Amino acid sequence: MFTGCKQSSQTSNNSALSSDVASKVYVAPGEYDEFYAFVSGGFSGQLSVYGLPSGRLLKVIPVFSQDAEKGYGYNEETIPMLNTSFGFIPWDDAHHPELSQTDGETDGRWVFINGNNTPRIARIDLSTFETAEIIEIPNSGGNHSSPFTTENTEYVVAGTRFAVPYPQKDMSIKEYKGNFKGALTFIDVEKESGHMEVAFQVLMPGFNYDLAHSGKGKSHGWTFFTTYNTEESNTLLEVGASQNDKDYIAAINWKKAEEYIAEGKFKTIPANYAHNIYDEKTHVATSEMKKEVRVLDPAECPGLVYFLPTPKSPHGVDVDPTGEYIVGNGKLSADLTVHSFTKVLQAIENKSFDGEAYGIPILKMDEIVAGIVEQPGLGPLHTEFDGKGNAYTTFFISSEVVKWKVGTWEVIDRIPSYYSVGHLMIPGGDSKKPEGKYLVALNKITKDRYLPTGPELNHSAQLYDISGDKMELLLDFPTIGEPHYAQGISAGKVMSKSKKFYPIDENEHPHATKSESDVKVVREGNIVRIYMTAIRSHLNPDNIEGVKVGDKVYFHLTNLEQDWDVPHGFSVMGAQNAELLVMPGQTETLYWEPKQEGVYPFYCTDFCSALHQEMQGYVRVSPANSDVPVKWAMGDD
Ligand code: RUQ
Ligand code: CUA
Repeated sequence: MFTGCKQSSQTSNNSALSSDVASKVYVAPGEYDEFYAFVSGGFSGQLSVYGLPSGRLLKVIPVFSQDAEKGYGYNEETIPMLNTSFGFIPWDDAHHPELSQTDGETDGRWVFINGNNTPRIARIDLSTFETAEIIEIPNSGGNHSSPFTTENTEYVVAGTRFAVPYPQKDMSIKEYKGNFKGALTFIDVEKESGHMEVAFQVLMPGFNYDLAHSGKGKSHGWTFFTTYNTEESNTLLEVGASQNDKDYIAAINWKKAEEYIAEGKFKTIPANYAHNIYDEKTHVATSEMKKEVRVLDPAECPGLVYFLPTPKSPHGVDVDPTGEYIVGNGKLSADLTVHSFTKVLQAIENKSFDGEAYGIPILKMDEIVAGIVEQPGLGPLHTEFDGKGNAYTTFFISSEVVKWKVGTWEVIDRIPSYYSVGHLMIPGGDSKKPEGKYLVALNKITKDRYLPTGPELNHSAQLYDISGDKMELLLDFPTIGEPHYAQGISAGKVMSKSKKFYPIDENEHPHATKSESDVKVVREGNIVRIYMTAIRSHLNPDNIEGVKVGDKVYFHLTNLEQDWDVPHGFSVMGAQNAELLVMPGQTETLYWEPKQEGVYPFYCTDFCSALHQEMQGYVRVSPANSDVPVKWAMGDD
């Protein structure tokens, strides 16, 4: 391979890359990227979409946090999306995007992502790139091992990171051990619509459940969760949760769970959790509170759960594309332990148990280990696969990605990351059919990689070429929030389904205005509803009178455009709210309480046409006791 001059005085310290690297990531103006990357926003609560290999930011999809730019969580239609059992929650911490799969392969229909803090799972529709549904996870605390999918998206799973009283109640924290519980939740995903329902929970001991992955191929029907704090320590976990030599990977046989459910072996436990759905026809979200959940107790359901001993607080658990190998990334261990699913089944059959924990059999470790990758690095966190028999593991402490061979367990290559890599992502790298080619490292620390921006620097992703024997660093690009995890998919699987606008004749919003001849202003007591339309380049009506101080005013704005990429925005002076950003064919509502009399301008906020600056109007606000009649107009009408 041609390697150019490695260093010149003009380049900065770290840019020792070969000269053809630029061409590998260069996507010419007007050209499309080869892959979509869905990157979690971490503490931003959102999901960002990048193109690969360019690293260009394509969109930020609001999910768990209000987004003033798009009006998400501010407009009346999407406020219910953020409803929970704790009421309206404007923020969350989003960790793991997970693409839907069919037959173990990413299918480009949906991407799921977890909310950690107030346990939830969201489903984003990849035809619209909008959050379509959010379901709260009952009786959980810290929804971290989530939302990993099964082979045909039968379920997305959610494991509680923190054990909590089950169901929640007032009790002494000192009574944690044996009394707090960990719920592992299986959320059913309806095949056609994608609608989620909590199917059942498995009531586990009060360990911490860190990450998960479902089996595939021969291990289809099982899901694996890592545990730490099997010591059940409730204070100073940095010491207390690192005592045991081994923690466990909990293997859940969910097909067995389905049998137990069918036999009625579950308990119904009271619960309180929100289920929020955005309806694409009405353009309105609704929130419903669910009141119970079905629970399976492993002690009463033999064969449902086994513990696979795994050294030292395993973080990620990753299943290779064949479904045979289960990698436990023991973050405090010197070695990487890989279990064999075939051996797990044999050990179960032979009852090769090493005792039990809370009625759950512990398999004998030396009977289930397939191999050990010896001393590959320090602080292994996550592993993905390239579909060519290689695995790639991130090492947080030694700040590197290590490539090793599945089956022989030998280390083949290693490359530094800048710095402190957490997750990594290979498009399809946790599915049956990895798409190989690229690897993205998602780094926790950025310092000195970009121009300084004060004490905080954006986190960083790094793109590596993995098509050859040696990994090659191609590109750094900053990301939004903490790019916790990501999923990638070849663009063609998503692009062809991408919606360009919402057909106006299918708009079933209760306050839609489908033609300019229908615009109106209606007073019902102190509620004023303004049925407004937007089309290049006017808002109709644009002169409104008869609004009074103390009224509750709803601007129901319908965008009449039927063309790709022509949103209109809307804002009114003094609104204690965000703007609206209304997609073609869509209706959105801005709520406004006028506080002072006067005449207030409103305008379109999205530069939509040559006459965008003319897209404006006035609303007159009269004193509360005035008798100015309701009137509206635009032009001469
Ligand atoms: S975890 S850095 Cu929140 Cu996915 Cu491993
Ligand atoms: Cu519509 Cu600017």
